[in-house]
Amino acid sequence: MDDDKSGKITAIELRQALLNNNWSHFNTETCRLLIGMFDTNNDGSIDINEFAALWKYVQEWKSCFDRCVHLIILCPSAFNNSIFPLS
Ligand SMILES: [Ca+2]
Repeated sequence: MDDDKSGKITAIELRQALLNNNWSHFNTETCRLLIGMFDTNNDGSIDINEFAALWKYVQEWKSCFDRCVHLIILCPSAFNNSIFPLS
């Protein structure tokens, strides 16, 4: 992930490392936003401590996404009414 061995991760390096469920890379802007959210010392990159918080956040989002997909599979009719419309 740390391609230049700087000990820090840039948005470009983060994008190379993160994959969506369909094996596509994360959007570049999403990676920039993630860096901005967790770059607590404002140096424009993510060190190991900042990465721990970023990784926890990404894992929580993935877990939430997986639960929603599972719910849609188990109970698709719940998402076809006016409360949770899918379209
Ligand atoms: Ca930083």
